Parts: sequence; structure tokens; C-alpha cells
Amino acid sequence: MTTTNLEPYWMPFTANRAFKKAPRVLHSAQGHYYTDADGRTLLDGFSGLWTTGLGHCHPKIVAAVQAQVATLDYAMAFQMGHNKAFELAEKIIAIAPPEFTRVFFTNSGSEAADTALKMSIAYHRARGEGNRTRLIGRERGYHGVNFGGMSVGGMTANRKVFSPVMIPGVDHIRHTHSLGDMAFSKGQPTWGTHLADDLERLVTLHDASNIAALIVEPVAGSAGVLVPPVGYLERLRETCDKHGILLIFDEVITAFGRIGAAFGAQRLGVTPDIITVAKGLTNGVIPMGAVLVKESVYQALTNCPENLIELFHGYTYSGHPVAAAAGLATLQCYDDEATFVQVRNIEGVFETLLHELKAEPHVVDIRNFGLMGGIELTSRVGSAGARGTEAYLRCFAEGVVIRNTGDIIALSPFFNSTEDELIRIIDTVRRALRAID
Ligand code: PXG
Repeated sequence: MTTTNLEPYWMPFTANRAFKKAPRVLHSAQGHYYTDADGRTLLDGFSGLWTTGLGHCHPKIVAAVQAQVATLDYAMAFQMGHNKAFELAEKIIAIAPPEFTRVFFTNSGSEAADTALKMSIAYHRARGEGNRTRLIGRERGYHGVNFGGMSVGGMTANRKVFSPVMIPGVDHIRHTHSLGDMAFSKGQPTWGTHLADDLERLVTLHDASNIAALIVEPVAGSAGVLVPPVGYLERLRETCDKHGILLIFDEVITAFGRIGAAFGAQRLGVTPDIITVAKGLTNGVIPMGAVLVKESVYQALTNCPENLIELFHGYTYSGHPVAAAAGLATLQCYDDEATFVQVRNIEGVFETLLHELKAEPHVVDIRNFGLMGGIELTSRVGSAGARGTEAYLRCFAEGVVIRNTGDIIALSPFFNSTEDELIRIIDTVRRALRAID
């Protein structure tokens, strides 16, 4: 047991007091395993936090970071540049949908979301449509925790306390899940294309001339793996085009392999106007996010005299050299290891194993896409979320890390998981489900 004083650190999205009574403290990691402070090894069934699909402490990324930090530790980010950030932007663009030509760096997914929202408003204004400021999100969406992303987000617990101070002019389309119509769908549900028509409702309500952008996750992650119905994203795209609304895909989870392609946009066959990324950009090794935009968006936004700053936005650590080095090494690994193909090769095995949990106690839905898996449990009367948390703790006690969001269990295995590892994760979840009441 650790002797470290745990009190001063206020942990994020954590039940701090319960945690500190029974802490789970990690000490090191290698490949697919963590080692905790007691020397116990844990199979990581969540790839960090949807972040570390290549595995922990990948030697090539570690080496790149070590070399970079000793060469150029920090570089002034404004009105100066350094090669690694330029190279990384070029490499990202090389694997993005062809319309995308420019990359703006942030340090997290939350910052990427807020950056994308600000860009959308600035884009319309630069084109002479300054009334287009309204932002549309989706119920159960997650776009981080900053004011913009929180406001367009749709997870009740994250919004409740801050309800009076949400940014103004935001609305939400309905979410895409319906237990009665799509439970236990494998991959994309065949029911629910029409849910995209909810965007037309908001256009009718507000008038398109007031709407800047719609932001959605191609596959919603944090809310418990909500997979878009067949044809749904296509219909959102058509509606946005019809009304001049920018479409933003928040690909913080879905980009860089998680659903078997460099970008979810490619796997799902729908091209947005702006894409936000983070997590897998550096395999989680160094914090970094980014916003990719189409050339048309960039051109409109930079249509001003050449000596002027086009967008008054940026972060001290935008394009940080060590993060950029980690990003470059990560993209190289995706290429060397044919990661995106690898994911497609094992996603079928994952799907089969996951859906074998259908008859287990409490299970009311199982959802999957790529290497994203969700298992929804019924809530215990009077204590929503308790079953999910107990399942998580039981798996941890058995040496497997999963994640729960309320009573939904989420799995995010490594891109190069073996079948044995997937079986172990699923078997551990099964035992946990049988053990809890
Ligand atoms: N957008 C999406 C789609 C995300 O999944 C963010 C933005 C925010 O990124 P940062 O880097 O600011 O945290 C995320 C983050 C979960 C879970 O349990 C998921 C995230 C964060 C915390 C928990 O699924 N995703």
C-alpha cells in the first residue's frame, strides 16, 4: 500500500473521498499492462482513457519524446514555429479526408472543441453572415468540460450545476439511442435514420440564418458507446449542406484507429467541415489536441490583409515540441504496424465475444463499433450507477481495468489485443455481472 499523502491532489471526475479510503494507484505500465503501487499487474481493457491504443510505453514514442525534450524543450508558439509542429500538421493532413488541408493545435479535446466552435462563428462572420452564431449539439454528447464544449454537450451530470451559465444560443438535437428499437444491434443500428430530422426541427425553430454549426461525435463515447444508425450521419450532412450549417465531427475518441480508420469520417463515409482530435494523436503520451479544417473554411477565415493575425485564438502550448514529437512517432507507428487494418481484423472477434454477454444478469443492451464496446445494465432501484461502479471495482480486483459511466460499462481494448486478452476482459466482466446483485 502506498504511503503517499493522497489528500492534496483533487482528482478529476473521481469520487475523491471514496477513492482515498481505498485508492487505486498506478506505478508503471508496459504494453497492455499497468503495475500498481502494490506491484500487482492489471490488464488495461480501456487503453488508458480511450487514448493509448498502441499500448503503454511504446519504445518508439518513448525514444522520440526523450530525444525531443533534450533538443528543443519549448518553442515560442506565437509568431514563431518549429519543424516538428509543421511536420506533424502535414502528416495528419496526409491521412485525413482529402478536403482537409489545415491543422490548429490545442492541448486537449476540450480545447479542440471550443476552438472548433469559435472557428465556426468566425467563419460565418468573415463571410458576411455574422448572425450565424447559434451552436447545435446533441443530447448525450460529450465535447469536454470547457464552457463551449460543456454547453453543446448533452450529459446531464456535467451540465446540471452549471445550467445558468451555459453559453447563450445553444440548442440540442435528440440523441440516437432507443432501447426498444435497437437493443443488441451489432455495429450500426438499422433503425433510427429519421432521428437526424431533428435538425430540421431546430432549423424551423431558429431559422438557418442564425445557426453556425452542428457538433456531434460520429460514435458517442462517454455517454456509453452510442452508434449512429445507418444513414443517420449522411442525413445530418445533407441537412447541414442544405442550410449552410457547418458540420463538426468531434473525433477525440474515433480518430486514429479506434474504429478501424485514421478518421471516423472515413470509416463511416461522411465528411464533415471541421474535425477535432486529441487522445490517439499522441497515443496519450503527451497531451495534445488538434482541429482540422477544410481549405474552404481556412480560406474564408484568413481573408484579411496579410500582415494581420487572422484568428485571435491559441494556446501557449499549441504545437508543443515534445507533444509534436510524440505525435509524429505515434503516426509513424500507426503506419509501420498497419494499425487501422489490425483493428478491422480483430473487431469482429471483439463483437462476437462482447455480444456473448447478452444473457448475463442485468444486461439490457450491448453496443459496438470498431474497438468501442458498451454494455448497458439496468439500474438498481434507488441507486443508479451503483451496479456499474461495482462491476468496475470487481474487475479491478480481478486485475482488469474497464470503465463505467453510470450503469453502462465501456470497453476500449488495445488495437493489437490478442484474442486471449479479449477473452480475459469479457470473462472478467461476466464474472462481475454474475457476482453483483
Ligand atoms: N470530446 C470527446 C468526444 C471526448 O471523448 C473530449 C472531447 C475532451 O477531451 P479532454 O482531452 O479535454 O478530456 C473527450 C474526452 C469516458 C471519458 O469515460 C471520455 C473522455 C474524457 C473522460 C472520460 O468515456 N473523453
